[in-house]
Amino acid sequence: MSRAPIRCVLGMVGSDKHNKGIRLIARIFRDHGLEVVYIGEHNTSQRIASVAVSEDADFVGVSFSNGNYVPRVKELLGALAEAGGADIGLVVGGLIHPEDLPELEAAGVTAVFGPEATTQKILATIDEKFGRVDTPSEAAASDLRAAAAGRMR
Ligand code: B12
Repeated sequence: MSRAPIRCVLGMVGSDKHNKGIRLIARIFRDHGLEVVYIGEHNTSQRIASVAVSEDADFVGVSFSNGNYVPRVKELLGALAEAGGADIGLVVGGLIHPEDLPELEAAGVTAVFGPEATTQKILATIDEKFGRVDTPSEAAASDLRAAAAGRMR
């Protein structure tokens, strides 16, 4: 059996220059086997949403350290829905205040990770939320087709 890799688009919205966190996360995700499309800083929500849909991403990951992230997050969720990506998850990291978590979750954010989140916790959550169901490899699928046709090799 083989497992299709989880795909994500990572980037920053607006003028926030604190990109160390998300760049580190991009490396950690790649080392963990995710397919990462890193689109850098200064994006609009619409651009992120459009890339996520065309890249067939499982989720979008964004990072905020400058505050004022709640309206940005809502705008991004709206842009995803408008672009036809309502089923694409949204993972938020950076300097997120605990008192904003209920509002972010109610808006539809899949997961939030602040500076206290360990790599282990982040990866476990990503695997749990976006891990795909095992699909048969081509050889196994061929065996299954042969078995179904009564000629198992
Ligand atoms: C380095 C730094 C800068 C650098 C950024 C360089 C860069 N390329 O990133 C520079 C000098 C550019 C900078 C500028 C400014 N900064 Co500054 N900066 C910092 C500092 C010291 C460290 C941030 C950092 O790199 N942390 C390390 C990374 C690895 O941690 P992280 O981003 O939190 O990421 C981790 C998690 O949050 C999580 N994560 C983050 N993103 C994501 C995304 C996903 C998808 C996932 C799963 C996880 C995840 O995983 C990461 C690993 O654990 C912090 C203070 C601090 N100690 O945090 C201030 C700080 C963030 N800066 C601050 C401020 C005010 C500014 C300026 C406004 C200062 C000014 N007056 O010019 C400007 C803003 C510029 C702008 N337009 O954005 C404030 C923000 C205050 C706030 N939010 O309320 C802070 C908190 C300092 C302070 N105590 O006041 N800054």
